[in-house]
This record gives sequence, C-alpha cells and structure tokens, in this order.
Amino acid sequence: MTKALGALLCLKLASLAYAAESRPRGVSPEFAKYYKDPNTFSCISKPTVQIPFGRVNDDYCDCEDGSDEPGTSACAHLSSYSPQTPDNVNATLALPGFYCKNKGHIPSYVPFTSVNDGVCDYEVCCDGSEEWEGVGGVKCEDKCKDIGKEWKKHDEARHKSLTNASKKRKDMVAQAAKSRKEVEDRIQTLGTQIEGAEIKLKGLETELADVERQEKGKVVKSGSGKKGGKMSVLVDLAKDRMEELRENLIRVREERDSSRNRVQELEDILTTFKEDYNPNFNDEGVKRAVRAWEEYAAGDKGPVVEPARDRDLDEVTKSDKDNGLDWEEYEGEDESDTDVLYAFENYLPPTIRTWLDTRLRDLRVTLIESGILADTSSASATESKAVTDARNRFTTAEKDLTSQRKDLKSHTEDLDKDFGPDDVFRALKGTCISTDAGEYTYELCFMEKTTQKAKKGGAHTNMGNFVRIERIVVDEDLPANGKGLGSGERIAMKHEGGQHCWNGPNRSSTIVLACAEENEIWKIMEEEKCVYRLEVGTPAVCEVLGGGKKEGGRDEL
Ligand code: MAN
Repeated sequence: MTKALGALLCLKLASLAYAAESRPRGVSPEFAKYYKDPNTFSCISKPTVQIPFGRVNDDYCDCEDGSDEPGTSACAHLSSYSPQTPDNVNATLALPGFYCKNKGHIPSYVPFTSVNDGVCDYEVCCDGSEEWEGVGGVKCEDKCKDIGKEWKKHDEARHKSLTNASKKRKDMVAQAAKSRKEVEDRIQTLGTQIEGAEIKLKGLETELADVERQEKGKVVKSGSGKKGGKMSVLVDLAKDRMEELRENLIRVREERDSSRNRVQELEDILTTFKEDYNPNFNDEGVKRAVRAWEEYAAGDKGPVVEPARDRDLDEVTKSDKDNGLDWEEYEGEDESDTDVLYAFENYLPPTIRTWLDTRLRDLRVTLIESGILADTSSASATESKAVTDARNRFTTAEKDLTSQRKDLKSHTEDLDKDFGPDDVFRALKGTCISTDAGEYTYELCFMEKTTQKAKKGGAHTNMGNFVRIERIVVDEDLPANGKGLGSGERIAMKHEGGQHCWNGPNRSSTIVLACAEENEIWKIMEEEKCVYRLEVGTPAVCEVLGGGKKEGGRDEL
C-alpha cells in the first residue's frame, strides 16, 4: 500500500468514526445523511418542514413521518393506517425503526414501540441499546458477544448445510442429465430397431402371403386321410359296398335254398300221408288235414325254379375280378383336377416342368380367386404347417414392433415431461419418502404418487398421482430447525386423481418444496376433506451456490 493510499484510508475511517459518533441515537448509517446539519433538521419525507437540530430526539414528534425521533418512541403511534394529514403527507414512518448497532453481532432495527418500554428485546437488539432510558429500573446489558457467537455457530452450520444441499442438488442435476441421455439414447436405439422391425415385418407379411398363395395352389387331398383323390375314395367305397352286397346275396341264397329244401320235405311227407291214410277211419282231424293239403296242392306254386337263374346268381356272386371288374386298376389313381393337368408333365424336361408348374399353380390360384374353383385349402380345418409357421413369424414380429412403438412413445413423452428446473426431478423420480402423522403413514414417491397407509393395516389410499409442477407463493414463519417453507415463491407438485373420497372429490395433494439437505416430509395437512398439503424438504430446490439460480429454493437456509 502506498503512503498516500494509507493516508486516504485513515482519513476515510476517521470520518466514518466521526459520522458514527455524530449520528443521533437510533439512526443507522443508511439514514445518517439526513442528520448531518448540526443546526437544522429537515423532515425526511417533507424537507420543507425544518426544525432546529436540538429538537431531534427530544421525545416530541415534530415531523409527520416521525423522522425527528429516531431514538425515542415519541412517533411510534404513526402508521400508514393513521388518517392522512391535511396536506396529504403519507403518515408512514420514514425510518424502519430504532437502529441497534449490535456490535459483535448483526445490526438491526427494533420497532419504535419497543423503545424504552421496559423490556429487553434481545432477539432483535442484543446490545440492549433500545432501553437506554432504564424505564422502571430496567437495565439491558450488552449480550451481543454471546448471542453473536451462538448465532455464528448456527450460521456456520446453516451455511455448511446449504453447501451440502447445493452440492447434492448439483449431483442430482448431473444424475438427471445422465438419465435424460439414457432416455435419448434409448429413443435413438428404438428408432433404429423400429425401422428394422418394420422392414422385417413387411418381409414376413410378403412371405406369409406367398406361403398362403402357394398352399392355395397346392392339390388338396381327401379329408379322410387316405391317399389318392376323390376317384380313389369312390373306388374304395364302391369296392367295399360291392363286397358287402355279394356277401349278403350269398347268405340270402343259402337261406332260400335251405327253406326250399325244407318245404319240399314237408310236401313229400304230406303227399305220402294223403296216399297212405285210411279214408274209412272216421277221424275228423285227419280228414281236415287232408282237405287242407289238397287245397294247398291245388293252389299257386310260386315262381318256377329255373336253373338258369341260379346259374346267373352263381356268376354274379363270383369275385369282381371274375366279373371283369379289377378294382386295382382304379386304386391309387390320383384323380384330382390338377393331377389330371399334371399327368403329362412327367414327359417334360425339368426346366419346362418347373415353369409349367408355377404357371399351373398361378392359374389355379387365379381360378380360386375369381370364384371358378373352390378354395379347398381354406376350407380344410387345419392350415398347413408352412402357413402356421409363417403366420407365427409374422405375428411375433408384429407384437415386437407394437411393443417397441409403445416403448418409444412412452420414452418420447417422458422426454417432453416437465421435470422442473434443470430437469432435476428426473433424478428423484421413483424415490419415496414417508412419515407418520396421526393414524396414518404418508408416503411421497417423487414424480409418481402420494399414498396414505393406515398404521393399523388395511388397504392403502392413493392421494393423487403426479400431474404437473407449479409455483406457489408462501408466507410462513421459519421454525428454528429450518424445516419449513419460509416465505417467497416455491416449487409445488400437484398430484390429482387419487382414490375417490366418500361424499367428496377424488383425493389430491399439493406438495410444496423447500430447500433442505435431505429429502424429508416435514408437515402434512388435510386442508379440506381429501385435499392434502405436504411440506417437503429436498436439495432439489436449493439455490445453486454461485450459479445465481433461485429456483424455488429457500434463501433463508
Ligand atoms: C380416510 C382418510 C381421510 C379422509 C377420509 C374421508 O379416513 O383418507 O384422510 O378424510 O377417509 O372419508
């Protein structure tokens, strides 16, 4: 430091010391400039009103703004509620209060009503200077040293806590950025995957259509499971039926022959009987039997047995082969419509056969599609394995694509969602904190929901799901432990659409946040039936040290 600078500093300090000494009682350095003239004092709000300087602090209120009584309570009665003076001077006090120097601690103003009221106001005026008159014998010793020391200790702790909280917030912001990046990366990956999946799905769709088309073009065999076409089936059936008829014809013929023989035998017996019986013997029963026989013998004898017919039957009942019908010639023949077309392929060279095969299949499909040929492939109850496999591949790929698209949508929405200043609440998403209050435990899961759980058990009650972040203005006393909202603008989270309240609305909650070192629920209120308010501390809303940000943070911490 140069000599000249040193001299200048000394001069300045000396003049400050003089100013402090020369300030009237109760005047702060801020207002000292109004009290410089040792002869005259001009009222601060209305300088045209001037009084001799000796009337400053003479315990009589001369100025309408009370500025002539900075060190007494003579003007304490003035307030903005006082009736306006005739010349429209605002009755508000010009000074904030009696200035306590509080050496060793922090200077402050005490209300003029407290000056010389016989009570030491150490909370504001630790040096006791506002009780300078010793009213009622009161003597307020200067306690600034001890109070200042205690305050400093607390202040250091508060500062440390704020530093920690700010650091935690920084970490949260970094974590949030990381999470955001992860979401962005996932979106990019999903975009690429979806593009690939779309191409794959298109391919599988074409493949399925092709397989279905090919299957349609294929010759469909009989549903009986037997080999061969419809003709083969008919041959099998006809052969079985012929066999059945032959067997029955033979059996009926045998029965006929047996009956015929027995009738012949009976007729022979009766003929003999008629010839041999004694007509002179008067037996009415015998005579009646003979008459009946004679009538029978005279009647119609039925068709004459022609040996030629029997010979015919002999021939008919011989095997089909003996009758010129060789079933084997018809069995195994593929009589389907397309096979008739294919039959001559066997004589063609392979390349032409393949070409022809494709054309024929296409022709068949075209005929089916135009309704000329019946689509026997779709009519069959079970589709071919090839179609099933192709369909399965297609539906699996389709499902994958749908789930990837859903994923992409939810990630994109997540990215657009308001996660508060610096995206900080992204880091807290899903973090849950809880506290007991009355008969319930209350739980807050950041960016998700609030829940009320009865301590004695039972179902949990949803108090609302996160919908948005808002800003609200609060004005509350800050408790000594600092766990409170204080006053100013705060970040609040709105949770809505919770469990319906009997005879009331759906439950909802407002979570008002203030800066704290830890995430903690401080207070819970049910402001109206099923409308809850939670006061919560979190580093997420702390002011960033040196960053100039005051996003909902609590400056008082
Ligand atoms: C439960 C709790 C209370 C609420 C009543 C309303 O007891 O959710 O907070 O006030 O239901 O019936």
